[in-house]
Order: sequence, then structure tokens, then C-alpha cells
Amino acid sequence: MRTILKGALAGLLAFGFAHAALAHGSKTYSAGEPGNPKQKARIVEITMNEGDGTMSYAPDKLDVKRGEQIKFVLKNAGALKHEFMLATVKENAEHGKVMEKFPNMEHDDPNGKSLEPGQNVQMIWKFSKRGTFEFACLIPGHHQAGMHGTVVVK
Ligand SMILES: [Cu+2]
Repeated sequence: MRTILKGALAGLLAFGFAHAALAHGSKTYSAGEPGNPKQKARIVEITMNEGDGTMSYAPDKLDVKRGEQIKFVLKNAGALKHEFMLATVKENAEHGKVMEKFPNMEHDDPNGKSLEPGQNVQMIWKFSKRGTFEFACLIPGHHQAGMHGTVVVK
């Protein structure tokens, strides 16, 4: 019994470390930096939902000035769990591959949140870098079903 418990615990720890190393090992973020709740922020509401064989964010495009802080008010209006992961297209694609192996990964990071159906979550983000970034749901199948959007920072 003891050995089994230890084995399970070791497995969980290994998973946690693998997750940290693969997805969140670095404290720098491609899309900017975690926001400061004490500074002013533009509020942007983004609703997640499923349609007829599709999944989406509304809106799925956002233009931001470099240095601007955005308070994302995320709403999961769907019947399924969804995520909002803000990074580059490449990073999200790599992270998505990890999630195919570990589909139950949960996110509560400065640049990414997991939302249960009906849940609302806020995320404050400072777009300190110019470029084109992606927000996406990396639960297997969701990105492919259309669950991604673009942020252009000028
Ligand atoms: Cu999703």
C-alpha cells in the first residue's frame, strides 16, 4: 500500500515538474508581462462558446498599443471547459502538443487561465512588446475547432 502511494506521489511530482519545465519553466513571457492591478487598464470582455461543430472567442481580434495594460474579463458561456492562453502562435502550438499527452492540465498563470462552464475570470496583462500574439484554448481539439484569436501590439 505504502509503495503504491509513494509511486503515485512520485508520478504526480514528476508530472508537475515536467509541466513546469515544458510549459512554464521560464518567468519571461513572449506576449509581454503580468499586469499591475494598481495601474489603469482597458477592460476587454472575451466570451468563450461552442457553436455547431465550432468553438470560438468573441471577439477574436484585439489591437493594443505597446505599453497598454488590458484587463481581460473572460467569460465561459459554453457547456465545456475552456482556456485562455496568451503567447506566440509557436509557443501555443508547442504547449498544445504537451496537452495532447496531459489533457487535464489546469492553468492559473499570469498569461493563462482555465475556466469551467459558466465561470468568469479576470486576467490583467501588460503588452510591453510589439508583435502579433495569440490567445488560444489548448484543450485537445479546441484550437482546431476555431478556438484562437489574435492580438496585434503596435
Ligand atoms: Cu476550449
